Amino acid sequence: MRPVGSLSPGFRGRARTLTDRLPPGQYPTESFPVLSAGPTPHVATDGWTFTVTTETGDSRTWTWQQMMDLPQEDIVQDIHCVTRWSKFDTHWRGVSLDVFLEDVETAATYVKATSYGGYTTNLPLADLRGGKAWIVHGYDGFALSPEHGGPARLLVPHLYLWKSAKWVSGLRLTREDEPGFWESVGYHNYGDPWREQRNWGD
Ligand SMILES: Nc1nc2c(c(=O)[nH]1)N[C@H]1C(S)=C(S)[C@@H](COP(=O)(O)O)O[C@H]1N2
Ligand SMILES: [Mo]
Repeated sequence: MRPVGSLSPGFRGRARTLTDRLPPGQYPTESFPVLSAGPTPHVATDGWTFTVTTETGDSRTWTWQQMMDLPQEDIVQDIHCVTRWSKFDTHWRGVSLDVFLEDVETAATYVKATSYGGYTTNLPLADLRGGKAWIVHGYDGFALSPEHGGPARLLVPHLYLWKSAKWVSGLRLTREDEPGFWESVGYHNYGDPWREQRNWGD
């Protein structure tokens, strides 16, 4: 198996191979397929907002400019779609969810992510914290294209990509877990690619 990256002289560990990075049942692809359940909503950045609402109804909203004024990160991650393609080392730019959630007081443990166009997906709040999830607006050095979720999408690369809501409009923090769009029609509630959690019951 071809090692990924180069090894420095004196490297003692085992080379990290493509198969180490490929979850079960996946194949690597160089292309970037578009998977959308409906038409692409065209959302202008000057009308764009991102709102976090807690279980008590408190909310905080960021405009596009306010989001762009937050600390930005360049993110390199492997992504995995439940339709079995994986893409290594995708480059994104955006803001950590830790930044948005920093001052939010909540006892909620679940989140429903909402999108312009009506898509939703649910996940545990803990999965959005700890440097594991972002609101991204850049891809490969350019503004994120509308078909891939621009102007901004959620990126949660440790879960199957359906959890990474495109055209994200907000997060609703809840005490009870409620299935989102795909979860309510049979996709797994959590969606860990390494445990191959594709469908309910996996
Ligand atoms: N708003 C919204 N987000 C979405 C979807 C969607 O249909 N609508 N599809 C999901 C699914 S099933 C996948 S695999 C990824 C696909 O992202 P891509 O089109 O950028 O590859 O987006 C996810 N986020
Ligand atoms: Mo998907």
